[in-house]
Amino acid sequence: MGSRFYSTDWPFREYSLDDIGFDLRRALGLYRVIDEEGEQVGDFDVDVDRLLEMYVYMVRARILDDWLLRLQRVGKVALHAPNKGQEAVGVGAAMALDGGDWLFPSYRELGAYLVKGMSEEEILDRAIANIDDILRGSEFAVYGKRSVNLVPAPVPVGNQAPHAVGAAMAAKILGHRTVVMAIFGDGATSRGHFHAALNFAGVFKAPVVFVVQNNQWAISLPSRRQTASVTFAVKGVAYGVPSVRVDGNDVLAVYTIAREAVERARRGEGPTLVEAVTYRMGPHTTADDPDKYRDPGEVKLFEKLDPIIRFKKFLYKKGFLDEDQDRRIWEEWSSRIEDTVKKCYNKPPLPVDVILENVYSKPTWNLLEQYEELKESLEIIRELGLEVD
Ligand SMILES: Cc1ncc(C[n+]2csc(CCOP(=O)(O)OP(=O)(O)O)c2C)c(N)n1
Ligand SMILES: [Mg+2]
Repeated sequence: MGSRFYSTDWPFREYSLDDIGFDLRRALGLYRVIDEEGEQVGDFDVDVDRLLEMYVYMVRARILDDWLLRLQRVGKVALHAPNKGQEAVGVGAAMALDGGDWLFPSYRELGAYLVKGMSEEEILDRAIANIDDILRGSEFAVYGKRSVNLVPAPVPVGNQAPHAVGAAMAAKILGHRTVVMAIFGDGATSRGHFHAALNFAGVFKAPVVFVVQNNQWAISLPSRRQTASVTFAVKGVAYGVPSVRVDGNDVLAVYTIAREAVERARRGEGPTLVEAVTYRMGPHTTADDPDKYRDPGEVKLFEKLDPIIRFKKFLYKKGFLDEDQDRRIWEEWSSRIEDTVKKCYNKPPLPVDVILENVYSKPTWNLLEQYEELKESLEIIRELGLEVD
């Protein structure tokens, strides 16, 4: 007997093997515009001003990330999830959106928050939970701003995937031309939420873009233990969602594919999944010590792939930026952000009764009892002169 014969010839077949082959190649490959040496290896359609804008957003995200880490270490910020090494994903993806589009990000996308229109001052107010915190002391390490359609990340990883599909379906039903983007980590793909979101979006052609930020780790779990699939992008193909794996340390690759996906969604052609392959250079959060579970040599390897350095090399080679201008960009933003840190650091904290806000329309008796106890404890601390801000 010869080998088994598989036919695709069946009356209800609605796909072509050629189409699936094309989708699979994009989901298994790695799309790039710039190589490690900063050489252009793919096409892009972005003018010089916008290229420099992208670069500046990445620089701002790096400087701010560094400050948030330091502020956590001196006890001014409760928790921070470092972004270092992943700036190209947030910046490239968010820049693909238009002003009125919605973003449902994760907790590790400072660049995306900046692009979407949350300023360094608003991010720092939030992280410090001072009087100007626009989320009024709610969950730490998440950022959002209603007026720019930036939705705070949910703490359960991946919940933003179905939330984004819901928002996209609402936009579609209302006849708005709004596109919704969700960004979440490799770890989130193991949750049912991810699969339900992809399935629903695929069937109903929701105008949504899913960005899986594959930074190789979910706290201490490496991505090879997260899934037995060869890539994360290939999962999308099974749901009928065109999926593309891109080099997440190449901001132009992320932008180009995300922009294609946003335009596709706006034309009513449905969802796209983008897997951005990157690397988490720092700890998971400030409450984590990665030396306990990962080889520091691995980080050294990825330092060479730093997305900011790669983009800088590209801009130099093209003659869009020189060393002098680059130094000025870093100096200007370092000093502006330092001033903002000082300003936010010295603002008064939120009042303690903020804990009663946004929980129940009328606080319950036990919440009020706890609030009275808290006030008494704070009074004792004040009397003892142990006040902390
Ligand atoms: C449903 C759920 N399970 C577990 C956690 C604890 N947790 C917080 S972040 C995280 C890892 C997430 O990894 P990934 O999705 O890859 O995102 P990354 O932190 O790498 O950006 C886990 C397991 C959680 N917040 N929610
Ligand atoms: Mg991860």
